[in-house]
Amino acid sequence: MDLYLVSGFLGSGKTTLIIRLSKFLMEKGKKIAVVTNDQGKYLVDTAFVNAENIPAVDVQSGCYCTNYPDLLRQLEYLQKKIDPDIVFAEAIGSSANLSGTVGAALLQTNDFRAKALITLADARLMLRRVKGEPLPFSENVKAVYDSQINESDCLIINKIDLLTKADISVLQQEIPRHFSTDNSRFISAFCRRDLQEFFEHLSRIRSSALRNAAPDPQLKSEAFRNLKWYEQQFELEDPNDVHDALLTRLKDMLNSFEKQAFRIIRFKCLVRTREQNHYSFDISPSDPLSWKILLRDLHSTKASVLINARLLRETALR
Ligand SMILES: Nc1nc2c(ncn2[C@@H]2O[C@H](COP(=O)(O)OP(=O)(O)OP(=O)(O)O)[C@@H](O)[C@H]2O)c(=O)[nH]1
Ligand SMILES: [Mg+2]
Repeated sequence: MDLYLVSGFLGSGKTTLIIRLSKFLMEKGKKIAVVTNDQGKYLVDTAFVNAENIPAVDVQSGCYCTNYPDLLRQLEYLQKKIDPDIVFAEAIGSSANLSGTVGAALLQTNDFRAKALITLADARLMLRRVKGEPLPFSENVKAVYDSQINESDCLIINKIDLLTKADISVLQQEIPRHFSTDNSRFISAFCRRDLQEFFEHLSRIRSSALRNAAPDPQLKSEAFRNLKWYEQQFELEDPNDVHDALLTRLKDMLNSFEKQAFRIIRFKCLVRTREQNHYSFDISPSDPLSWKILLRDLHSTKASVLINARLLRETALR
């Protein structure tokens, strides 16, 4: 059983990539399982992976970096129950210092092979980072963002479908100037062609960064102190269509965040309809329209909604 740890900042595309890659490899006859690392009562990632018929278990007591025994227990469970060829373990988006905390322990076990720590980064956010433009979070959080990249075996710049060729060139030039990683890949998790090439690259990684790192207890302690968790689970029912009621509910939610001076750092939502169709989307301040466009197709008389969000008080940025 080969284990890939997948880290990356909130919303960088970890779950999307893991699902796409898992389905792609399953079609090729591989046995795959996933460990998710959501936090809170309503586990959107776990629900979403399960909805795609990929075997998934979760570690929900916090980041792997402080919950190694839980991660190990789940890996042992998967091995016994499913005996997968490959396991992808998604780390929580605020994880830091995985190599220094769980890396050494993972490498010591003989039960499976810890292959690599890969880190995803949203191409648009990375562009802002290397251009020195303002980021939507504090300096402490920026240190965690940077450390996730610097500790990885392979940096995946994801969502390149959203950038121009010129912007991609800027990233290619600038990333080596800002980060110590010497192994990076540019992909869109939405593109199948990229996945083939990407997985071949991944499976060739020989010497894992998990091996060398030391823990850094300072890094994360302050960074996420000001983040508030926001969770909701609700059902909507309407004999005609729940579409408008859902839009209104979400808009009201966003208005109330604004009134309370909360900035959205990550807002993920999973809607399941009576017909068992599911819609997963995030609401992003940098892309205020896309979720409404996606929901144009959602029509049903009943829907169940899961929301898992992280909010930052604007005052915490000053
Ligand atoms: N355009 C584009 N969007 C993407 C791509 N990959 C992921 N997304 C979108 O980015 C959003 C976040 O994706 P997720 O896979 O949930 O990100 P994550 O890193 O698992 O998020 P957290 O678990 O909350 O940290 C979703 O709306 C995805 O549809 C990509 O390659 N291109
Ligand atoms: Mg995720």
